[in-house]
Amino acid sequence: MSVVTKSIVNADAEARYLSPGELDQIRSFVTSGERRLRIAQVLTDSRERIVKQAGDQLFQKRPDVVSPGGNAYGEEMTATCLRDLDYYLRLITYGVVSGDVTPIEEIGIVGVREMYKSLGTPIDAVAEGVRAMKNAALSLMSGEDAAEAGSYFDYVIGAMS
Ligand SMILES: CCC1=C(C)/C(=C/C2=NC(=C\c3[nH]c(/C=C4\NC(=O)[C@H](C)[C@H]4CC)c(C)c3CCC(=O)O)/C(CCC(=O)O)=C2C)NC1=O
Repeated sequence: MSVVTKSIVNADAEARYLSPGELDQIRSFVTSGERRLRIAQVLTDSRERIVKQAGDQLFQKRPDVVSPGGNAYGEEMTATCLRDLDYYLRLITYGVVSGDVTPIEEIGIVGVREMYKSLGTPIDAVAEGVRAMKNAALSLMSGEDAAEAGSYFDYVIGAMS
């Protein structure tokens, strides 16, 4: 839920106007809007490059996952692995736009351990891939944008660690 929706739900539950504190939070959400949209645009425009660079970096660091017996071994499985990275990059753009990690959590984090366990996918290697996407993405941005974007990547990495 964005801070706007959340504040309205809370205020209406008590049939009251938005409090000064809530209005402050909404103001900061609105004033950071341009930056968050700029970040989402960069991630969207550069998604192929970010995923490709991250995949290269991941498979260099973790050759086991693409070696015989590895979970991403073979063209099809490697493509599925890169698709998963692309999924997480997409979810990160949702988070950035809404200024909230909830969409990432609901779509891609709840149950993720159990899911990767049942697939035989080493989740620490997925986290490593997301870290590599963070590096690739942040190299395309300037200071404040990079800091804001980084926090959403960190959320995903933390949730998988
Ligand atoms: C948007 C929310 C969402 C997520 C997150 C998602 C993940 C997801 N990844 C899957 C498979 C997979 N995921 C991977 C990923 C990897 N293997 C590795 O060793 C690497 C470390 C890693 C890449 C970084 C692989 C290789 C498979 C196929 C496994 C198999 O079929 O045996 C599957 C099983 C079904 C399928 O193949 O599509 C799901 C559901 N699906 C979703 O809808």
